[in-house]
Amino acid sequence: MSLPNDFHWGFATASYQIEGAVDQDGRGPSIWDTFCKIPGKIADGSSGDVACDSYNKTQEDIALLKELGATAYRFSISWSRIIPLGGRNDSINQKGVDHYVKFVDDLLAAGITPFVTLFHWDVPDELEKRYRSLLSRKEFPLDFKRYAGVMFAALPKVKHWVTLNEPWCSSIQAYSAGIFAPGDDSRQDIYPWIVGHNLLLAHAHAVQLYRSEFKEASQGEIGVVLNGDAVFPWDATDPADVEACERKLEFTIGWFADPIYFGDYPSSMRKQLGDRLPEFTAEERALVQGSNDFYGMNHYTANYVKHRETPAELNDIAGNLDVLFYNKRGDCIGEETQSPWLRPCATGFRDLLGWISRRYQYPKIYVTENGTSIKGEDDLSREEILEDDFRVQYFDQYVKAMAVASSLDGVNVRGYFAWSLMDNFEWAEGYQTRFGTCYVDYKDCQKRYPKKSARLMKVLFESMIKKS
Ligand code: PNW
Repeated sequence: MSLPNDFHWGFATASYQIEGAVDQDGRGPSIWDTFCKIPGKIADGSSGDVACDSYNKTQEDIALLKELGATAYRFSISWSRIIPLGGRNDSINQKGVDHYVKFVDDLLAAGITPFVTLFHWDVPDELEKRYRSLLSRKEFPLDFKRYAGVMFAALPKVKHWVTLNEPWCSSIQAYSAGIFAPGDDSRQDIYPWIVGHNLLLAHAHAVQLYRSEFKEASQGEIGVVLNGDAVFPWDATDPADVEACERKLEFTIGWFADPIYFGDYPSSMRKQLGDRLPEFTAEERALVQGSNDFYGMNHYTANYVKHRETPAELNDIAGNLDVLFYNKRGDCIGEETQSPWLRPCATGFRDLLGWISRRYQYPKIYVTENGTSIKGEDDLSREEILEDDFRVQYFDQYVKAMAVASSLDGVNVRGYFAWSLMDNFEWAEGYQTRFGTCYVDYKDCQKRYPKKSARLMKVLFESMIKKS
C-alpha cells in the first residue's frame, strides 16, 4: 500500500469559513453575510464576521501548515474582496488582490503548494440583488469568468486552480433544502437544476479562459470540485436497490461530471426530470465537454440506498430513493458524528474512488476534502478536544482506503486535503460543529492548537508516500 512520490497532501479551508474581516480593506458583502442575518438560519445565530480571523493571521496559518508538515494548502478566494460588487463592469479592489498575491508568495516561500478555489459559495451580494445570481444563465457565468480572469492574471505562480466547490451544495442546499444562502426553496422543482446548469457554464467559461490565455505560461491545471457520498444497496439481493445506488451517484456526481466528461446529463436524470432539466445548446456543450484537467473529489460519508415504488415527487433531488444509515439486515453504516449527514465508512471511499475512475476513464484525482466532526466535541474542554482519537481513526482508515485504491485499483489519486486545517464557521451549523484538525479558541483571540489528528497526518503520509 503506497502513494506516488509526487503526492500532494495538506489541509483545506474556505474564505467565508475562516477569514472574518468582513469589512476590511474594501471587501463587499456576499450572500452569506446577508443570509447569516436572517434569524433562525444559523444554528447558534453566528456568522463569519470574525471566524478564525485568518485574513489577519496569514503568517500564523502558514506557520501552522509548516509545523504540521503539509506540502500543499487548499484555500478559497473571496470574490467580494476582489470585485466588491461582483460584476464584469465593476471595479477591482486592489487591496483585496494584493492580499492573495502576498499570501501565495508567502506559501510558496514556505515550500507549500497552493491549490486555489475561486468560488466556495460566497457570491457577491450585489449580484443576488441585480439578477438573482446563480439563477441567471446569461449574467452569472460571464461575471464569474471575469472574476476568474482577474485572479489568473494576478496569481501566475498558482499551478492548481479549482473553479467551483461542490456545485451540488450551491444548488441543492440553497435552492431545495433552503439551508444555504440565499435560501430560496420557492421552486424546488426547477431552481436546483437551473442553478446546476449555470454553475457548469460558469466553470466552463473560466476553464476556457484559463486554457486560452494563462495555462501555457503558468503550466498549470484547472478543474471543478464535486462532492459525493458512497452508496451501498439497502438490500444487496434486490436489483432495484442496486440500480438505485447507481442513480444516486448519477444525481449527485454524474449531474456535473457527465456533462464535463461526456457532454450531457445522465439519462436517468433526463428520464425523471424531463424538461425541468435544462438542455445544453450546441455551444454550451462544446464549452463544457472536456473542461476538467483533474477531478476534485470531496468525500465524507456513505449511505444505504433503497429504491422507491411510488413515482418521483416534483421536489425529488436524489433519483426517487431513500437514503438510510441502516440496511435491511439492520447493519449500521457507521458511528454518529456531530453532523447529522455524516457517519464514517472508509470502505465506501475506496469504492467511490473506483466508481469515479471507471466511469470517467481514470482521471487524475485530487481528494480536495475529507474529514469528520465528532459528536459532542464542542461540549468538551480544550484539553479533551485536543485528544481527538475519533478523528485520528477516521483519517487513518480513510487515508489507508485511498492508498489501497491507488495501489490495487488503478485509481490515479495525486493529492489529499484534510478538512479542515482548523475549526471554522460550519455554515448553517455555526461554530458548534468543529471539523478542524486544529482547535480554534474563539474566546481567546482565535488561537490555534493542533489536535492529535493534525500531528498524525505527517506520520501517516510519510509512511504511505513512496520514497525515491
Ligand atoms: C463541505 N451534506 O460541505 C464543504 O465544502 C465545506 O465547506 C464544509 O465545511 C464541509 O464539507 C463540512 O461540512 C458539505 O449535507 C456540506 O451532505 C454538507 C454536505 C456535504 C458537504
